[in-house]
Amino acid sequence: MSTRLTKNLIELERDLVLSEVKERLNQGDDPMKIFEEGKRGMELVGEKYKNKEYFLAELMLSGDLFKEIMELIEPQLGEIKTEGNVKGKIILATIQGDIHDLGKDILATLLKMEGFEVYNLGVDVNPDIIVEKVKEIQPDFLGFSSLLTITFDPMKEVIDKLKETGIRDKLKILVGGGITTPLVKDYIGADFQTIDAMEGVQYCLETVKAKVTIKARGGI
Ligand code: B12
Repeated sequence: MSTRLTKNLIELERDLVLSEVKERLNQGDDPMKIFEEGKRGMELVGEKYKNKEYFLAELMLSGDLFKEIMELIEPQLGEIKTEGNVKGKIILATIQGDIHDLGKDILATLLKMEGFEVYNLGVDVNPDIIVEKVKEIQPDFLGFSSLLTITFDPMKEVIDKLKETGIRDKLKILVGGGITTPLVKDYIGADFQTIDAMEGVQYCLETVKAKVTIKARGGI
């Protein structure tokens, strides 16, 4: 995908990017399409950083710009479902050492739109706090957003602790974020991995639906 929006984002042309987003939203363009083009731009900024063409300053500028795009897009994505219609509870966190939150926050919005109750613990979250929150909230899902390799061990630590306390099997655990792969899922002991927030939402919806079907058939 190579669009004007993606190109202008990579070049950090803030005014051009924001005016295009506003114009396209006014014309009724699909906000998720705009989002995907922005996400692609962020991947390419990441490549430039890796190749030492860009430095931390550019990463920061791109992050701020993407946030501004999201602020324009989010109100157009749809209605946040209100209480009384809760499909399930999910805790989201970016674990200790990692402060990336753009992907986690879009996932939180999409889940709320589908009627999930979202407990967004934020970034740089201590593993023990996550374990405590799982005990307290007893969610159906726990979602880790991971953008740094150094997060794999602390995420595994959380899951190991949940196993030790016997509550691991009471919830499904998802992991996502640009650097994650199925191998990461296996290593940390999660149930599902994706680099696409919509796939994560779909997984949660299908899991909840399967649970309801089992209950209706007289199962657990
Ligand atoms: C923007 C950015 C930053 C910003 C973050 C701003 C913010 N508020 O989040 C800032 C400047 C803070 C930053 C800092 C750093 N960054 Co940085 N950053 C990026 C960049 C360019 C984009 C990330 C992003 O937001 N993408 C857009 C979002 C929407 O995509 P996403 O997160 O993948 O989320 C989507 C899906 O994955 C999914 N998803 C995400 N989470 C979850 C969770 C679940 C449960 C599910 C189901 C789905 C899901 O949903 C989203 C929508 O589809 C990436 C490059 C890349 N390829 O990702 C590097 C990148 C992640 N950063 C990197 C690095 C090295 C750093 C620094 C260490 C740099 C430094 N020297 O200080 C610091 C680390 C700071 C820290 N302690 O966390 C590396 C990581 C390498 C590695 N393997 O560990 C990357 C990959 C760049 C690179 N190629 O080298 N960064």
